Amino acid sequence: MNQPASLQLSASGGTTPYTWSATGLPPGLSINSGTGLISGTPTTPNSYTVTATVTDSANRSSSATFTWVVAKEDGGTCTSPGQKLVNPGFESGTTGWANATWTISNWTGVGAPRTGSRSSWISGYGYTQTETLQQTVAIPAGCTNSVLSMYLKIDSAETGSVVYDRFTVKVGSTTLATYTNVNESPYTLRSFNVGAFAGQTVTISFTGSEDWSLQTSFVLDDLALTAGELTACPVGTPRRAGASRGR
Ligand SMILES: [Ca+2]
Ligand SMILES: [Ca+2]
Repeated sequence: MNQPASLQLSASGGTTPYTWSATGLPPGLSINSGTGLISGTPTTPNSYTVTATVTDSANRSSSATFTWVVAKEDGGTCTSPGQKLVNPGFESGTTGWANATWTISNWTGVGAPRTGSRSSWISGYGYTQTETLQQTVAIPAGCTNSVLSMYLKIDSAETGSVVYDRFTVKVGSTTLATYTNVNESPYTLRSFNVGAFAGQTVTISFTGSEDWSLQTSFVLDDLALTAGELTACPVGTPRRAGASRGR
């Protein structure tokens, strides 16, 4: 990004002159409706889905969709890549975590850790309560491909398909996922792209909420928030847009 970019679209088989348009272009780029030349200086790293449409003088049109990745040159602008959570596997007890007193311990049984000697066992009481584990973390600027990951185990005494007990993963006020007693599983890797929060300090929260009976346990271990960015390798090569003959 911050380097001029251009792409010449072409068409054949229609009746000239052609009129060009495009949607989904990366910010900073525009298309010349008369020539089909996309040009400009992209400003925002991301992966974009672009649809280009050509219309010929007989009002017949054809579209082509391709992916345009705007990456940063030479290692990019992710100001501080890498893992950002403090104590992500809970081996240092409650260090770095808020509201952690009753969730992080050297549990055995249902709440036993996936690795090491400690985990975070949220809910599992079998009566009405809500329990939240959280950590505030800065996601460095420019790290538009940052991933929050965790291993989550769900064990429930509930049966059937009715939801009674819930577990919500949030970044600030944004809900990334909700799991319930219906989603019982052994430790399973769950991951979310939180790159949209690059440049912000946010609170990651995990909230368990149970109804009045039959426990559901939500057990966390081996979390990570890995700040990164899109690589410079394009994931799609622009295809030529071709005008089709009318039927
Ligand atoms: Ca652990
Ligand atoms: Ca329950």
